[in-house]
Amino acid sequence: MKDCALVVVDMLYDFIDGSMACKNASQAVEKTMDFVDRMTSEELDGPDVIEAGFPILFVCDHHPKNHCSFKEQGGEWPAHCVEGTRGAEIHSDLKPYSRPELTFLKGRDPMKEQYSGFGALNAGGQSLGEVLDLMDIKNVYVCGIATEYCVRNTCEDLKKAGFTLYLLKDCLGYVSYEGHLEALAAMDKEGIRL
Ligand code: VGL
Ligand code: ZN
Repeated sequence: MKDCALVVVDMLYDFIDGSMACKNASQAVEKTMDFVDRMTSEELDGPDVIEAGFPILFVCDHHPKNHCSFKEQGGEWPAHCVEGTRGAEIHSDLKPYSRPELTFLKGRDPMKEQYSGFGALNAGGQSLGEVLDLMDIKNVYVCGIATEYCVRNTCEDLKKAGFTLYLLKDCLGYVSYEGHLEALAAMDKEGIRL
C-alpha cells in the first residue's frame, strides 16, 4: 500500500454531464467512489486518507476561454473545462478527497493541446510525474475520462517513466465504446494492467 497511489483523470462536470458528456461517466464516478472506499480505512475520511498512505492525485483539464482545441478556434471539441466554470470542477463526490498540492492542471496554454496528465502542474508548479517520484510511488492506479484521450496518454507517459500501471477498467468514461475498447487493447499490449 505504501508505494501505491490513485490518479483520477478529468472526472470533471463537462465530461460527466456537460458540453462533452462521455459514455459511462457517472457510473465511472460511482465505481471510483467504491474503489476509494475499499482502499481507505473505515474510520478515515476526506483528506485524512492521504496521511493513511493512499494518496489520491487529480488531473484536471483546465482551459482558457480561447483554447485551440475548441471548435470556435478551429479545433476538434466543443468548448469545455473553461477555467472558472462549473464544467472545470471535480465531481462533488470526489472533491473532498482532493487537495491543492495533489491537483494538477493541464491544457492551460491556449496554443497547445495537452491530453497527457504527466506534465500537468499543481499550484506550486510541480508536475504529476515529479510529485509521484517525490512520494516514492511505484504503483499507480488510474481511472477517469476519456479512455481514448487523456486516460490513455496519461497511462502511457507514466508507464514510460517507469511506474507500474493498473487501469481501473470499470472506472472509465469514453467518447465512443469502440474507441474505448481499442484503447484498452492497445494499453494491454503496452503492459498497462487492466
Ligand atoms: C479530453 C478531449 C479534450 C480528455 C480533454 O480528458 O480525454 N479529451 N480535452
Ligand atoms: Zn480539453
